[in-house]
Amino acid sequence: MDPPERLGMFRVVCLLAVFDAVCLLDTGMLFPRESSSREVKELNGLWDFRADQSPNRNQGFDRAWYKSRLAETGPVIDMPVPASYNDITQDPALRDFIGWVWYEREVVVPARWVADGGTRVVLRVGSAHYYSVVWVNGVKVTEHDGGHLPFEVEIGSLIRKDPTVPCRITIAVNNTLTLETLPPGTIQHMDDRTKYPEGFFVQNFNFDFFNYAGIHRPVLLYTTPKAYVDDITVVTDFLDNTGLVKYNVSVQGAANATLSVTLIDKDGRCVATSNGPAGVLKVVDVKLWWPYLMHENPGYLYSMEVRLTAADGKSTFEDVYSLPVGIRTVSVTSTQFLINNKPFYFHGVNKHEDSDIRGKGLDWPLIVKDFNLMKWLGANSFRTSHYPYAEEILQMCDRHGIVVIDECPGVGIKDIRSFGKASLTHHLVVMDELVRRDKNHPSVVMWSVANEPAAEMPPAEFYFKTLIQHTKALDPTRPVTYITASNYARDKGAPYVDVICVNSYFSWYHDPGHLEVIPIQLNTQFENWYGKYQKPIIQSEYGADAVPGLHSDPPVMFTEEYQKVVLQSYHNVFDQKRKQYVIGELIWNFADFMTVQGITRVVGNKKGVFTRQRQPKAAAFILRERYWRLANETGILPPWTKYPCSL
Ligand code: BDP
Repeated sequence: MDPPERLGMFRVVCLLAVFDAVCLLDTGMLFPRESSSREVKELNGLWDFRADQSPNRNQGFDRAWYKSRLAETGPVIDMPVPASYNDITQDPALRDFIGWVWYEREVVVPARWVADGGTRVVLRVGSAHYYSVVWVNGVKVTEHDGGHLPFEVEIGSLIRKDPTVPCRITIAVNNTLTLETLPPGTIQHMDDRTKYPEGFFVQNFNFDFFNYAGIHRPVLLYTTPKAYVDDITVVTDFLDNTGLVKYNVSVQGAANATLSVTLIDKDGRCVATSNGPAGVLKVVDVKLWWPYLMHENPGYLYSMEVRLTAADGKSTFEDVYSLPVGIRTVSVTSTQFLINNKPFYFHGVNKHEDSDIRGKGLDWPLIVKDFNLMKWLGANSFRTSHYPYAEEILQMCDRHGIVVIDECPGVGIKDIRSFGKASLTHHLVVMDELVRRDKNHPSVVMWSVANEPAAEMPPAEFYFKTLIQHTKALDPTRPVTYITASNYARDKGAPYVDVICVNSYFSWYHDPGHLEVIPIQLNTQFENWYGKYQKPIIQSEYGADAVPGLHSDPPVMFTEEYQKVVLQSYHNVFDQKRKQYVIGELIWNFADFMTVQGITRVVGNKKGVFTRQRQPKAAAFILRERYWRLANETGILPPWTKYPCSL
């Protein structure tokens, strides 16, 4: 059975019951949390590291580097985890490295974990870019295809084999992109010896950010009892004052388990209880989850405590997992995006996981700084351009009420060969992994399956129809979109999306220097898309590069003034159209970010309203004034948050 037929079958199942699995994956991917039954041991810090510089990059496998300590195979260097490896040293060959790199770390596992055969010990990698293979004490335990999403494996039996040896974890990571990876890319070998040295090759791709690589998110060990809560799905709703939390819990390791579910409010009061693997919790006088600036108490979270008890004859097991739950609804009409039945206008940003030195590595000071800047701007939302961000970031969004369009790494799908069966099959699995990971975040209100694919190519129709229908079957509660930059009349996927998301760069990539064309071209853009599809529209990208400190009046390209005027000209049109069917505007980009080197990039992309070091350009102040004004018009702000009183 080929994937589309198989998906069709799953879809029917799903429409009948919201919680029935349509996902092709057979286990959950709950965020590792400590509880009375679960311990977490972070393995962040310094790992031994070695890039395989051999001509075919395969020496590590040929000589089985995983069998002994990495330092015994050759020279190793210190490498921080989490971080991209590219900008850590002064070596250009490592910055631009393509191929396998090897990480290794020895871990002392608590004796109790080893002694207790009733404990599962799980090794989890938050994300590694792009392809990973993992060994424990020289034994291969798992591999994973794709960056930006977590993977894990149970390693209890391996560490119990010989409790006297430390647990040696080896992770090989390969950043090579092919026509079938997500994002796709190609390797080009240059064989002309009059121009290039022996063995010269480059990685080509069609996206505009540096292909940072390495172990980007935390690596950790966590425990669960042998019988454990494997996955939880919640879908929320409300009727008048009563909140509804429909839940489904899947259990592993026990044929018969008893489950009790308790919903606890922020003050620690139990507000609803239930038993069994599926049910509905009813919350009287519900406190809904609201976006930032839409309500005086945004981001309200309950805690859903799931308690499992099971016995296997010899022992009894108890597992406890607490999931934050925000109660809210999302829906779309032909002109509006509704959260809790109230119109929501996206005034937000596009971001990247990107910063000096650590590249795409998770960094708490940066995350908190970015949230402070978004709140300073008055941004109520962002899109995870162009790949899933760390779960830790989504948890911040849940708590602060920042609304998220959650995008998968389907960026740069331009080559017709990347619309084939293998690519689609992989893309479907990535959506499974993304929805499995992020389905319970109240902040996530829409899935984006791709950014600017070649949507006019004939195979795009089948590809996006399948992908969008599959994603809707996985999660019937959220709208699905992809981000388009193609011609409205020839876009093959647009009939299948719930919301049209359009990127455009008038007076930049087209008619450079001609700011006066923006009003007419933007107006035409909106009228065309709405006229053909009658779906609400988000301006999902717009902007202009500005090198901080470059000034010119009248404005010229790359100055702060030019960036300002581009924004203002777009805003004038948004203000007319948001009264009709435009439901949001997301600036490209929140901050400057690194790209490959090229003649259109000056040490990276400079379309940020903040610099890469998070200092504001003039455009940031324009945006700030606008976003607070919009919040005052569209939100329900308490007096103390009203701009400019809060400044
Ligand atoms: C858009 C892409 C984005 C780029 C941006 C730009 O979606 O990734 O960075 O253009 O060129 O088309 O700045």
